[in-house]
Amino acid sequence: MSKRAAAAVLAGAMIVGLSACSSAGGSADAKGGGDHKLVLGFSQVGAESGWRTANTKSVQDAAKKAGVELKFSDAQQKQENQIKAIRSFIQQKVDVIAFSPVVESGWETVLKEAKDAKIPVILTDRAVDSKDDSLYRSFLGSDFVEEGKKAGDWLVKQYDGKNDDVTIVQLEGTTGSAPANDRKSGFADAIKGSPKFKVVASQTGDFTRAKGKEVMQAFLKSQPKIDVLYAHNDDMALGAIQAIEEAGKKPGTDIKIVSVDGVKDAFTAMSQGKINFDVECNPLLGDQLMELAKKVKAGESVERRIKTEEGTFTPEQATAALPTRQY
Ligand code: GYE
Repeated sequence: MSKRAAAAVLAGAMIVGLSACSSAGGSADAKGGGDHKLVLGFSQVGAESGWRTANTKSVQDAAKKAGVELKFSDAQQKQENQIKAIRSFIQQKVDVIAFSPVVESGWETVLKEAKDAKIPVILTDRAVDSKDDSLYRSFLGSDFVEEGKKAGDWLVKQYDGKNDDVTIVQLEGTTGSAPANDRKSGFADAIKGSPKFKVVASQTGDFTRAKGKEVMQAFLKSQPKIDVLYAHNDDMALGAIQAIEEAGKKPGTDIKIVSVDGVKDAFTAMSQGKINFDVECNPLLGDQLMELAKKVKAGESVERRIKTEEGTFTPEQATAALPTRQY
């Protein structure tokens, strides 16, 4: 079997298998008599990070609570899998399709297919770069540019009044993804006023711990001096911490670390002084997503852009928040 065909079979099996278990526990069947249960096809990016795990759980729990039949599909960080999942949802005639686009571009064709089939689409967490507003009804998620800016603003404050160069290495998220693009540009904007800030190396770590560690190891070898690590998510920062420690350096002290997400494991690292600042990105989008899906299904108008509220954490704040942190 060709690699492509094998991937198609695998993606199909994933959709069938997962939808079979996620639809368990419901009452009225979509096709049965009585009340029509809303059927939501949801194509998730993957399981690359703690943030993603919390996001998946939030969507699954919220669907159960809202009496929504969820057809859940995991794309394993591959756009082709997401396109296949969306096509399968169209074929199955789901009521609403929601997805978190792994990358920003290349969605027009499949979104037009959904539109032609009159199935409304909701973007959740990540955005697409299409200028065609008619291809989706709403985008629910964070402002990633703002998150990058918060990370950069913190750095500017940290080094206020100091004149020496500050060498920065950056661990980027998945190439072409909205959070990687936007967190990079928001950060660059925040530090551009002062030439002492120098991003000396910047590479993708694909939002995973393993890749974050690997790329940080390479940075430590190639860079004679690293003052700051800016990681586009906590998992990469946590992987990098391992690399830094294995190189005999102290994360948070020898190399300052600023990251994004605000997951529990990062808060634990912060309480140990290993991460210096964390910008929050809220993964708990499930309830809002179900509400939106019901509204678009009912033909009600919805806001085109719904931004998530989020803050920032210093080590002291993270330590205080740790006992009650949900994810
Ligand atoms: O920051 C990262 C995850 O799209 C906001 O994806 C999300 C990002 C999140 O893998 O941990």
